[in-house]
Formats: sequence, structure tokens, C-alpha cells
Amino acid sequence: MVEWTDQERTLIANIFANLDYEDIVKPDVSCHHSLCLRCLIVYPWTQRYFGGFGNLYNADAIMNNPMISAHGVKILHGLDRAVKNMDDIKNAYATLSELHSEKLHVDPDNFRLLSDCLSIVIASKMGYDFTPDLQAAWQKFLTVVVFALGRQYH
Ligand code: HNI
Repeated sequence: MVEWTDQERTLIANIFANLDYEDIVKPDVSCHHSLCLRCLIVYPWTQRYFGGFGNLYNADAIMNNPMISAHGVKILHGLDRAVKNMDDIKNAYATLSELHSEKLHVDPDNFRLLSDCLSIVIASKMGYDFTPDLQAAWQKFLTVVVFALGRQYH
């Protein structure tokens, strides 16, 4: 069972309280901030799971694909579930883990890759406010999330 200090809980809650989901999934002019775009471009093999999502031909196509940004928002809402269940993320994610494993057949290594992209997007949005203390709490949170999402794989 993971222990959280009050400070860690506050730091994680604050990140989410200040996160504009639509903004995180929408690319800005320099494309630095789009979560899914980053994941799909930096790790192109992740595109294989989104065959039904239409045009992913290049960064421009991905950026303008509304199904992709809608999916990014879905993932962020999925993370809400972890924030609301900090003391039992494992059980909160049991069904989601089963879905990614049994139905979607997503290689669980990709959870880490996506979470790295999310860290980069959030750090670049927050700038100097993304302090080492905040990063430490954030990395711990993501580690627990990734572990919980991988739990139903066998
Ligand atoms: Ni993921 C669907 C949450 C990582 C591929 N994913 C979901 C849904 C949530 C979700 C929530 C919607 C479930 C439902 O409809 O009941 N995904 C998360 C979270 C992470 C994650 C919290 C990691 C932090 N998913 C990934 C990764 C991939 C991925 C890394 C592939 C590279 N997810 C999918 C696919 C779907 C999906 C594919 C189904 C999409 C659809 O709409 O058809």
C-alpha cells in the first residue's frame, strides 16, 4: 500500500486543479503542449492502437484530428479517477487495466511512455513552478498509476 504525505496529496491535487484538459490536448502554435501528439510522434508505434481514429499521417493530421484530442481528454479524466482514489489506485484501475489488457491489447510499456509525455507537457506549461518537490510527488503518482494500469496483465 502506497503512503502519501499531506504535502504530496496537496501537490498532486493542485496540479489537477490547475490543469485545463482541453488546453493540454490541443497543440499550441509550436505544438509543444499536445499530449497525444507528443506520444504519437515521439513513439510512432503507439499509432497502431488508433487505427479507427482516421488520419494520423503526420503531425499536422494528428493535430487536427478531433478524435485524438477527445481521446486525450478521456485519458486525463481517467487520471482523475486516480486522484480521487489516491489510497486505492490499484482497485480504482482494475477495470481500466483489464480493458487495456484483454480488449485493447495495449503493450503496458506504453503507459510509461505516455506518462513521460504528460510530465513534459505539464512541466513546459508550468515552467519554473514545476519544482523538484512537485516533480517528486508527480513521478510517484505516475509510477503508481502505471503500476495499477499494468496489474491485470498476465
Ligand atoms: Ni487508454 C481507452 C485511460 C494509456 C490506448 N484509456 C481509454 C479510456 C480511458 C483510458 C479512461 C476510455 C475507457 C472506456 O471507454 O471505458 N489510457 C488511460 C490512462 C492511460 C492510458 C489513464 C495512462 C496514463 N491508452 C494508454 C496508452 C495507449 C492507450 C499508452 C496506447 C498507446 N486507451 C487506448 C485505446 C483506447 C483507450 C486504444 C480505446 C479508444 C477508443 O475510443 O476506441
